[in-house]
Amino acid sequence: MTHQLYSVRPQPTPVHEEDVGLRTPPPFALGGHQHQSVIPPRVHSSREPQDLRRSIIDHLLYTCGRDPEHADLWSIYKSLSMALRDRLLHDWLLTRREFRAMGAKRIYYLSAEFLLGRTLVHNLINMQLTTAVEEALRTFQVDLASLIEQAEDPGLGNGGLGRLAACFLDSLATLGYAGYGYGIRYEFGSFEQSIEHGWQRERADNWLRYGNPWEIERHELTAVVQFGGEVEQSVDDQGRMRCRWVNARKVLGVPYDTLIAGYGNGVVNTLRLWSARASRELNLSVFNAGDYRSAVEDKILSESISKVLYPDDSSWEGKRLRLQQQYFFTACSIWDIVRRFKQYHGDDWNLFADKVSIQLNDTHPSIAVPELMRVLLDTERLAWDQAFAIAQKTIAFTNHTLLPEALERWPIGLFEEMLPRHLQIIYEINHRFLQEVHVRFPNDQARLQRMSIIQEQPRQVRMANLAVVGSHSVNGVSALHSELVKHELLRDFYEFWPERFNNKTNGITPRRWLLTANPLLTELVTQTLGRGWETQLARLEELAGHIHNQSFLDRFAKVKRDNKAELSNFVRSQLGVTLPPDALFEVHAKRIHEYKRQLLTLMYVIWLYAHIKANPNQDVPPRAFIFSGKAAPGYHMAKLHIKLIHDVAQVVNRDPDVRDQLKVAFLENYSVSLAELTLPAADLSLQVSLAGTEASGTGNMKMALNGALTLGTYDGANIEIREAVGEEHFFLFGLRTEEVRRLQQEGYDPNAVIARSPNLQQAFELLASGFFNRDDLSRFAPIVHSLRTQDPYLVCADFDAFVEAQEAAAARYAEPTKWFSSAALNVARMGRFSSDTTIRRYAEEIWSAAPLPGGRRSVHISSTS
Ligand code: 26Q
Repeated sequence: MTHQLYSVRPQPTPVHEEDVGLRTPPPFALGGHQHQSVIPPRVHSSREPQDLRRSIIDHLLYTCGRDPEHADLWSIYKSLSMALRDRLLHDWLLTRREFRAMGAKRIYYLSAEFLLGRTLVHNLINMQLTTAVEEALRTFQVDLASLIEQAEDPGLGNGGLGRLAACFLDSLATLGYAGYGYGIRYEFGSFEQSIEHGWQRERADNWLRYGNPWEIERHELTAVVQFGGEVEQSVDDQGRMRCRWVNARKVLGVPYDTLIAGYGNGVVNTLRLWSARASRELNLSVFNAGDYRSAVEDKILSESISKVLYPDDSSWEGKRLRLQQQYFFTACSIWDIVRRFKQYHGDDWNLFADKVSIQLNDTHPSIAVPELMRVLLDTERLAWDQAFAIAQKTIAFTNHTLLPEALERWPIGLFEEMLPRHLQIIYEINHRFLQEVHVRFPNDQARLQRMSIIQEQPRQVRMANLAVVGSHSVNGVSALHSELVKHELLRDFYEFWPERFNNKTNGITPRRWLLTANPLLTELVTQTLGRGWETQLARLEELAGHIHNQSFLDRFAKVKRDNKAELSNFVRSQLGVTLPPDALFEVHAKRIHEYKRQLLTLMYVIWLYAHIKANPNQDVPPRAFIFSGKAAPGYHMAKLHIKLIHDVAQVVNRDPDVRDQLKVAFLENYSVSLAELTLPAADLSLQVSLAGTEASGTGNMKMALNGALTLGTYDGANIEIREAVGEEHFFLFGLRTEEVRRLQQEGYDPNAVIARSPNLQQAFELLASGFFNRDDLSRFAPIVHSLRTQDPYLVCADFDAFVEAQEAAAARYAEPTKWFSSAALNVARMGRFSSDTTIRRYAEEIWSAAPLPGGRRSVHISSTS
């Protein structure tokens, strides 16, 4: 049985050790139930400051090879992280055993992105070890804050979708579900954005440069993934058709685990990220013949697969390497999932869907459908109907986009060449599916064409159709978005399988977005409500009883002011611009995209600037506009928007006429850590996407939870936020989805809108005159031209309403008591947007999964150590 670990690999062709350069480890064997005997020594699990101190010293010497008396900050950071990791591993071990003992259903969240943010501070909070560690660190005369700053922020995601995955992992662990994240260990995460002369510049994000103490490499669980080759068909001894995928190139997937701690419940889950390695490091005969470059070619090609995160494209572009990435991590994950299932349940396939749920985070991992089919058919030799029933019952799909141009479609030729067996399986799935459609809707050729997984002219695989056909659940991420998915984006599918469609409004984890990001507000809430609200966010509602209490409001206002002062100091140090802490802080922070309409905010800034200059004695509250966000490197219009923000900022910030009345700042390199600094300082959260374009938004929830009011459109989760806080505490403006559709159908003419609006004319005059860009008068011509001729996201149509909403916000801000009671009410009403609630709904309505009893581990650390 020495090959036990590899014997469950789904690859039809055996992998030879010499091919992959691996040695099969001996099977792991624990003696029956004598688990206690292999519990690690107490010093590695203890929460006492002196034991933590001992562990840090040990790691300094034995892991880092440093003299503990002369250690640098990085080594102390690394040793502290390792000391905490030891404790996490201990809890992780016990968590595994409890899940195993209860036969827990495993939830697998497959995502091309996980945007975790800094690990140390978050783990300290979830492990509730901050005070003990502060104490342990006294010996070293360093403060915790400077250690926290040591590490880079792992940016393995672009924005909302990746951050949502991270919030979900936190909630899965906090609620006690057996949840696993699966993704890619990109060597380079989201590019580092810097601003040069107002333009975005991109640099590779080498986040692993100094090592990553949080991850654990697991060579023993290396997966083998195939690409290319052909399919050989034969008939087996029972007369059944068999397919073998042969002559394929092999790439290895080495897993790296990051431990995910629940909040104060002793549960630790796994995020497993795959790194691509060559199956053959060096072709020795080619090397010996003198062709050094070719000798390492395979290594370079293979390892490029997990090299870099693709930027969130503004429009869909079929990039070969992107498909390789998607298949790579999906195949590794499915292999691991099947391996784990077989370890516990052998080949009792009827149990599979009861023990396994796979959630697809958008279509990026939707190749999971044919991959799971391939494993079940070709490796496990199940019959088609049984295999498809299992796949469908196991897999569920979440859609995150409404822009049709962002839907993934892959050229058939690419599939044929790279994944020939999968294309066969997709054809077969499609064939059977279209027969069903034909029976229900005879003589409806157009419908068949729309619903087909295969698009004709050009011939492409439609990944969204594949994901819907292969899943038992399809969900959108806000109430509005889910309705639009049903009635617009996937309408034919909704008519066909209405029961499959559901809504799961996004949520955010309060542990990251309140406890970590905003310790001052956390403290105030705890003083007011006592403890426990961190995992029962609905309890924030109790704050509503305090919003007329002046002393509470004063403390609340002071928290906001302190957070604003902190951001203001940061901005001064970065940009040399002073944002007066008394100003109304308006924050527009998210990816730069035309549909998100940073341009609408900016046109307003231009208008306001002109207005202040023309009315110098008007008594309006000072305003600070804070933008932050990255543009995809190939998205020229978005990059021009960044330049315009900077050119406007430069003129406005230097103009003595407006003095402190108006300031504009752009914070470069938006990331989870920058969000943690920026969002708690927001007074007004700008959520101004064109109605019907933003699937949900989660920055809107983060700012409201931190005591900002929202100025927003009737879009995504804004609608639910407004419903929760009450309409008088939310500044709504702009067209609704139906109005947008009508206008677009009737023919929208931005010029006519401009002609009717003196406000717009003022803003345009200043912009088009080159007032902000005297060095290059034609620089912003593409923006002006686009706004005047197409205005695809209806900036002009919504402008006057935006101005009016801004006036209302400014007027409210001038009355502090009113403002702060609205702001506090926003906090009180955000309970329902905890990702704990969202995850509970996924678990109950999609996964049918149960958590550990009481949501915590029953064996507690102290009783085993
Ligand atoms: C696709 C193909 C090639 C390269 C990149 C991509 C790609 C990558 C990332 C396409 C889309 C994304 C990310 C999308 C995203 O973040 N969507 C957001 O998801 C959030 C969580 O549900 C929502 O709150 C946001 O409204 C939605 O925009």
